Amino acid sequence: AAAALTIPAAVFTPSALTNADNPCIQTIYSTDPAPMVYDDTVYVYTGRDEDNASNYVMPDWHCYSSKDMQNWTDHGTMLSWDSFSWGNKNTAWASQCIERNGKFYYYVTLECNNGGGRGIGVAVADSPTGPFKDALGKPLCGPSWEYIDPTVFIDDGQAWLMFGNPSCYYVKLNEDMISTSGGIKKFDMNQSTFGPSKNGSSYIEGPWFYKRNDLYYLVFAAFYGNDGSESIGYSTSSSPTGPWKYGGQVMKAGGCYTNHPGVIDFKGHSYLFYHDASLPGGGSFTRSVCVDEFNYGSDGSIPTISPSKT
Ligand code: FUB
Repeated sequence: AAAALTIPAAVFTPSALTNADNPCIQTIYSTDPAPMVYDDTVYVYTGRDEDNASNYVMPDWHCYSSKDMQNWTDHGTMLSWDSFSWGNKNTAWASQCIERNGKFYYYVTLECNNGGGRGIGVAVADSPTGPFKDALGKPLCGPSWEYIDPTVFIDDGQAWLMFGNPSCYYVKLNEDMISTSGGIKKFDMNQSTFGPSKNGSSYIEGPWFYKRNDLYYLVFAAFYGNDGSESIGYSTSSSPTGPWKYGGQVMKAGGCYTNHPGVIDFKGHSYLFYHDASLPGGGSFTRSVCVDEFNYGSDGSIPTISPSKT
């Protein structure tokens, strides 16, 4: 696992530092990691849980970077809920950033202040660390209570945006990255596409979409059977629009009520980012971003990864 940021002594005692490679962010409670590899650097975009929260109290989004997965730089706050005129206070849920033609497009989840549901917003910057500005003054997708957790990927020039709880939706992005075409569609959600469950499929939320060696992957937060909290599962396909084939469990339940995957290859190694409750005072509403390395199987399969800390 990657080494930690330096923890201010006033916040955590030295004993908390020993054996503390994870969580990789230890200066705030951090959530919903979205790694991006750009210019020989890993940028990790995260949400933030407020200290002592007893519900999801999420004011802003942050960014950290590393060139070696050991030493991390804190770039501070990228956006807040009130960077979006249409957003409700402290509803800054999961996000993902991507580069296209030298600009950085940051897709976020935010509850709409018109009461109609949540929306996927998009902010744009000239640098991976901002300053970002809301591109539209309204949601790109939504409002709908199901529209959360955007994941974005550019496949041979065609950008795709996927999102959703409890179903996974997909839509084509135009080259401007701030408009869509063809309408929002829903994947076929069943046990063979997204895993075993008493109802529908095990997919819940937090999709992470990417392509590796000509195989498309959708990694997602999942519920299996009677687990009381979210696991991570994955499916693969030969096309971005499916049909998806369920691949297996990536991480077992147990860290905190939610989990949220972000997968990258960087300098010849593969990494799963996720969140758990492993900082002092941690819990389901005071989460922490972690990362562990893993190896794909020769057939492209993802193994079940044991959190190094949780
Ligand atoms: O962090 C708020 C929400 O909880 C996210 O949008 C979901 O993925 C889950 O992690």
